[in-house]
Amino acid sequence: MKPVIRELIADRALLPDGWRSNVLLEWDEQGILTAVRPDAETLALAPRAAATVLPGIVNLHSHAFQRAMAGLTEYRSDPSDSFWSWRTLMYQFAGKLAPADLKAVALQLYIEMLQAGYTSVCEFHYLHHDRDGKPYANPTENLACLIEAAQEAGIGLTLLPVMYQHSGFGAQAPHAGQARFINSPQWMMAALQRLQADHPQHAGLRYGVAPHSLRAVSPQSLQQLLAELRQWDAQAPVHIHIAEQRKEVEDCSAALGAPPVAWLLDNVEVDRHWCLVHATHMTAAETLGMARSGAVAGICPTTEANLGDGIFNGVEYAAAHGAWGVGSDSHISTSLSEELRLFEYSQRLQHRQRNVLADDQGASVGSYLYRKALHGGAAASGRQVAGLQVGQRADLLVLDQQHADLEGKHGDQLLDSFVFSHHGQTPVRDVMVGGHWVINDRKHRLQDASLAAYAGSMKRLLA
Ligand code: NGQ
Ligand code: ZN
Repeated sequence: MKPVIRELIADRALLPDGWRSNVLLEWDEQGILTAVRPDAETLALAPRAAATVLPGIVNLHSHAFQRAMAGLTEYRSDPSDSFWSWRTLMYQFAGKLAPADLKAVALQLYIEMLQAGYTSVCEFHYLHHDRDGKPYANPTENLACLIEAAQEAGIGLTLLPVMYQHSGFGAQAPHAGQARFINSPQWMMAALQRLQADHPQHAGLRYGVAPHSLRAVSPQSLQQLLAELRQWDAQAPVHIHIAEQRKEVEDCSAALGAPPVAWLLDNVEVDRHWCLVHATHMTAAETLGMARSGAVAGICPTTEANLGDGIFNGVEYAAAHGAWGVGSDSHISTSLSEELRLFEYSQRLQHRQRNVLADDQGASVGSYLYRKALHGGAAASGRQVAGLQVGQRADLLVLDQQHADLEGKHGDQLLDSFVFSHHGQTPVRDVMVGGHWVINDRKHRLQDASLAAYAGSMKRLLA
């Protein structure tokens, strides 16, 4: 039998203190890094030498089923098309999915994420019940499909069952299109217990919760859910859609007396275990308050652009040292570099400047974006995925040094090129998650089977 090799040497790797050469990485059978040694001697038993190694990044916001809708809502149905008319189409599509479709779409999506350099995903999942709104015999049937898809793909998963009760502020009754989502704090806690019994948490799987938005949950059930969650797990991640649309900010102010971020900061204990997704519309005081809370801003640039949401307060939030990460949300794109690039470009367009998000004079924008997304994503995931250091997971990407975009580059030029220079296929060549190679030479071992199953689902869904 061949011995299991749990080490590799990288010619260069991005470590917490910057670029280092001849980095020896070792990990244990759980896939946790046990040694990260720069300037290592080449060993006799030469491990796989990987040219340029980056830490893998968390995709902190995903609604997996929406992958199957990408490209299907880009026609004008009304001169005032908006987020809200998109949502109507999305509900119609969501109404058609069976568990087998969800599984096929999620597996396809997770393979695509790995190929882009995401090594973990936070799944914000609200399709709980059958198509007519009746609970499944196993109430966590659809949630379990996502766990299976993540396991087969080999991507790390933070699974966030969504609590959803109302169609708008003031406990408005849900619409028919929301029947598959509706539940309660009791349902949520029972679901977490069932998930933990059927699929216990481990280094690659973590549970948290997602109250959908202040529109969809009442202050009372939010408080109840949080109290029960903290009894169950004091550190479990909590994600919420917060201030994506102007209309929801206005409705929130009318109903609760404050805009959503301010209301949340004043009424619940928001800390580093929180991820506020789409904190798009904030006052200066909210921006500062959110940055100080330690919460992670979940920024989803390609989806926010696609839905016409608006532009996140990036400059002020960065000046206040706020934590943030990126998510591909509706999966109109699953390119990590595109999310980072579009975040910076939205700031350039808004401020009519260049190199807006960076640490200092002379510092690389690509490096700033990559590191912030790494740390924010790790915090939002509630998992040990904060880069190449002992105690964190062996989640990493190997860049193709022969790719034209990387040719002749070194140090932070590699990150600037990864984020901003785009010509042809991705430079992400191989990907490791938890000590296992899941992408080899841009391929996943299940990609052909996954594509066939995905095609079958698409045929049924679009028939
Ligand atoms: C979602 N997506 O839950 O999928 C939402 C739309 C809503 C985004 N917010 C539904 N991007 O917010 O009501
Ligand atoms: Zn979302």
